[in-house]
Amino acid sequence: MSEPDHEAGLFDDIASATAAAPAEAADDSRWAEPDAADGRDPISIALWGGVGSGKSVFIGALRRAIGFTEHVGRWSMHGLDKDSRSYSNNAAAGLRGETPLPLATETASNLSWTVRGPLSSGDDVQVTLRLRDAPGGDYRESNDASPEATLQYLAAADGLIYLFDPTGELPDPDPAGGAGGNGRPRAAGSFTSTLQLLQARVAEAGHAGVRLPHFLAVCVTKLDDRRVFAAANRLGLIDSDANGSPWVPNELAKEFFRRLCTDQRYGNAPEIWNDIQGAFDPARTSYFATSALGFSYGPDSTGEADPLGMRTFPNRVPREKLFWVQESAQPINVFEPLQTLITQIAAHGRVHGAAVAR
Ligand SMILES: Nc1nc2c(ncn2[C@@H]2O[C@H](COP(=O)(O)OP(=O)(O)OP(=O)(O)O)[C@@H](O)[C@H]2O)c(=O)[nH]1
Ligand SMILES: [Mg+2]
Repeated sequence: MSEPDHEAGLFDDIASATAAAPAEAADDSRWAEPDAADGRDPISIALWGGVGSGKSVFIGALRRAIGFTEHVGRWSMHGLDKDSRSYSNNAAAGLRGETPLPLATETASNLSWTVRGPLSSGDDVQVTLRLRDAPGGDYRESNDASPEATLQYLAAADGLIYLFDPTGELPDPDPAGGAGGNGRPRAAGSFTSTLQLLQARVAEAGHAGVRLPHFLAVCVTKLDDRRVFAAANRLGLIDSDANGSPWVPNELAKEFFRRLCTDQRYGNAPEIWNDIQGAFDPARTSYFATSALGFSYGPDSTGEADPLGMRTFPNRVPREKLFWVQESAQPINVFEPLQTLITQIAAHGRVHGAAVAR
């Protein structure tokens, strides 16, 4: 597959080609850029995920993901400020294998882009998208409240992208090939504690409904990781996408997530499944199996054979104490969750109005 041509050379103000995300000057919940060009408040989509769940790589892969599938090929995304453009460009270098993949985030970055694309009605939508790349520790279970700025960002968002990294739950820690089994907090604890804080915050702001008003995209991450892929394969959920690459079709992604949470063979996080069913409106919740890095199709023959007869490999390799992509990343289902949320929010209108202070 060829590289998407929108990716290279769009911006000439790359401060440096390091893979690390740019640090924010101060940990402040406000974004520096002006509001949306049409005068309305920007649509705010919040990314939520535990330590090492893949938040930074996911955000970094968003622009690259446009163009890898036909139905998102007409969307565009450009950074509204220098930090956001640098972030995308630095991430792109890592996803092409020119620099290492990002290190753990230490300081939150508040990023903003203009995103444009077609709705199913045929009309184009343009939104200002705000994403905060916070350290995963902000969502960690602890006696302390989640850092205020990150909690406020979640509460005030119209849509949430929740990244569920099953490698922390799946057995078989593989130091060479995977990110799990390394003692990071279990996804379940951090999810539940953050959810409770979020529910309390939204209720304090005057929301009376039983369920949270947010639109939610649940994303199982790191499908290319051999443990995640093996689980999907054994559950019979792998099919071939429009490009002939393996994926979990979106209509099966909810079942994949359910099994990863509740099936003892794959994980032990039934609270996450139950909490999501109870806390969010099912009509506003969508599910995806994603990989920000996509698969590697190496010459080696040790990969997990899938029903399509292909042998695929995790696209992340350790080198010189850092992680790199094995092959230029071909993100799977990374832009689609964002597209779904934008489309839903454009159709239904903003979810908060003045109920939650911005
Ligand atoms: N195999 C594979 N590894 C991934 C993928 N996305 C991220 N990773 C790896 O998972 C680890 C964590 O990714 P990050 O994007 O830094 O995760 P994060 O949620 O931002 O982590 P914190 O900033 O520490 O909270 C890194 O080693 C990434 O290279 C993916 O799609 N596939
Ligand atoms: Mg990060």
